[in-house]
Parts: sequence; structure tokens; C-alpha cells
Amino acid sequence: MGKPTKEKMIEMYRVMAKIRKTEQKLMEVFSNGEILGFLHVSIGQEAAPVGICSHLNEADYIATTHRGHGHAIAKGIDLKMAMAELFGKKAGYCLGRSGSMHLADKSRGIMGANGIVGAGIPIATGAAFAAKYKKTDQVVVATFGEGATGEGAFHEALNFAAIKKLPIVYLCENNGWAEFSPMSIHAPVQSVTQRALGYDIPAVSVENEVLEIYEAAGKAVERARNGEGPTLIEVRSERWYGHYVGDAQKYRDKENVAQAMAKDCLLNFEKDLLQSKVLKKQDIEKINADLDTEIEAAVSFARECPYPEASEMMEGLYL
Ligand SMILES: Cc1ncc(C[n+]2csc(CCOP(=O)(O)OP(=O)(O)O)c2C)c(N)n1
Repeated sequence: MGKPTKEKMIEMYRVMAKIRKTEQKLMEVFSNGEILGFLHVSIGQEAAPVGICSHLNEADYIATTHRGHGHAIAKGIDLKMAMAELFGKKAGYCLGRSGSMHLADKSRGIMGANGIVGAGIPIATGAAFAAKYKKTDQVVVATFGEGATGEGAFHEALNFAAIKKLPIVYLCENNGWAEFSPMSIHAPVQSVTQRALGYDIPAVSVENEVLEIYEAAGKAVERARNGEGPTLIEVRSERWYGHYVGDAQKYRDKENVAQAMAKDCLLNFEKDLLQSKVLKKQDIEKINADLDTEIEAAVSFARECPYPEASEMMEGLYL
């Protein structure tokens, strides 16, 4: 598994910037009161979804969490439909009923975000079992935070995946915080990789740098696709903002926040690409301007869409 091609690196940069800009816009419209409910952004963590999804085909699956906009974007979600869903509008993926925490697109292998911590892990593992059973050649990725690794579901899923040699990659974005608790409070281990040892699953811990993640993910996806079983990747990622938008972070000192922001995976990648002359300053400006236009168009679409009718409330519910 070599380095990505120049074209691939440009696309990786574009998608990372798309995640960052989309979430910045979401913070703005959420603060205006245009989006209701809870909003969890992954600003500072854009490298992980892009590093892994760069190896996936459309038919491969990803299951994610409450902090899942980045994974959905990296797996190719339609931004207009996703935005409409976030705005609670009828044109959204789930007819505007689910919002941010249940974004899903079956046609692109996006199995869904999930508001229940750890719940996506056994769902993804089940999908990997189905892929193996049906011999479809699909690979499945389960993403989650370090907080989820204390859940029973995580341990049962890893045990099952190891026994059955399932085609799955467990991607833990360890941002050091589970809601308001640092990892030292809720886990007896320093690294999530230690948790994989008990299941004889190979595990690696990497920095929040997209090329490092790309390399580790490439090996893990290849291993899964070759029928050699699961891998766990821990990314030492950084949560720039609160657990949810509006969280004042009283439990976290300013220095910790500043340190997180200093490790900017997007800016570091941009610097690398400029230095290695893969991109010029004007190229970066053009990519970012095009993204602004695309995101503005998605927001205008969502604003203009109607809300669902009260009479449609029961549609799609199985009682
Ligand atoms: C089963 C369950 N327990 C508790 C919660 C409340 N809760 C929501 S997010 C969260 C922390 C999750 O931390 P982590 O898995 O590290 O993900 P991160 O928020 O850092 O992305 C908790 C405890 C929940 N939603 N589901």
C-alpha cells in the first residue's frame, strides 16, 4: 500500500475541507435557531473519516456515531438531502424526522449515525458477518469514540468479529473526551489498542494526520478484503469544541483547548500539499471557494424545502 496519488491527495484535501466548512456552517445555522435538537461537530477530527473512506467502494459500509457528519460526507452523502434532514425538512434523508444523529444513505453504504453510544459497533459487525456469509467482498467500517469502548457491545462485537474473521475495521477516534470525562476517569488503559489484545485483533495507534491514517487504513481494509479478519485503528484525534454545540466546556482548561486546536489536521495537510507542490495557493483558494458555493446551495435548498405535514407523521413507522 503506497502513498496516495496526487489526484487522490487533492480529493482527500477537498473532502477534509468540505467536512470542516460544512460543520462551521452548521454551527452558524444551529446558533441562529434554524436547526433544532442537538448538534455534535467533529471539527479537528476530519482526517480520520477521509483517511478511511479513501479506501472504500460505494458498496462498502460505514456505521458511525452522534459525531458522524464527517463520515457521511467522506462516504459521499448528498449534501442537499443531508442538509434538508438537519433542518427537519421533508426532502431530507429520513423525511426530516431524524436530524443529525440518524443520517443514513443505504444506497451509499452509510448505515447511519447513532445516538446510542457504541450501538453502531454491533450493527456494523452484523453487516460484516452478512458480507462474509454472502461472499460479497464488502468491507465494513465501524467508527466510534474512546468512550464507546467501555460499552459491552464493543467487546461482544470484537470477540465475534475475531472468532469469525470478519471483514471489518474498527476505527476509534480517540479525542480524549467522552462528554465531560477524560479517558483516565473511565478507562484503565492509556490506549484503545490495548483493548483489542484480548481478542487477538491487530491494533495500531496513529496521529491525527491524514496520510498516516490513510496508510494504516489501507492495510486494514486490504486485510479485511483478503479474508484475514478485523483490525482496530486508534486515531489520536482532537475535539476542538464542546461535546455538543453550546457546551461551555467548564470541565476543560483553556490550555487543553488551545493544544487541540494547534494540532490542525486540515492546515497541516494543506501545508504539506503546498510544500510538495501538489497544490498551489490559487488551487487551495479555488477548492475552498467552490466548497463555499456548494454548501451555500445546500443550505438554501434546505431553507426553501417544506416541513413534513403532521398527517405524514406515522408514515414509515411499523407498530
Ligand atoms: C448508551 C449510552 N450511554 C450514554 C450516552 C450519553 N452520551 C452521549 S455521547 C457520550 C460520550 C461519548 O464519547 P465517545 O464515545 O468518546 O465519543 P465522542 O463524543 O468523543 O465523539 C455519552 C456518554 C448515550 N448517548 N448512550
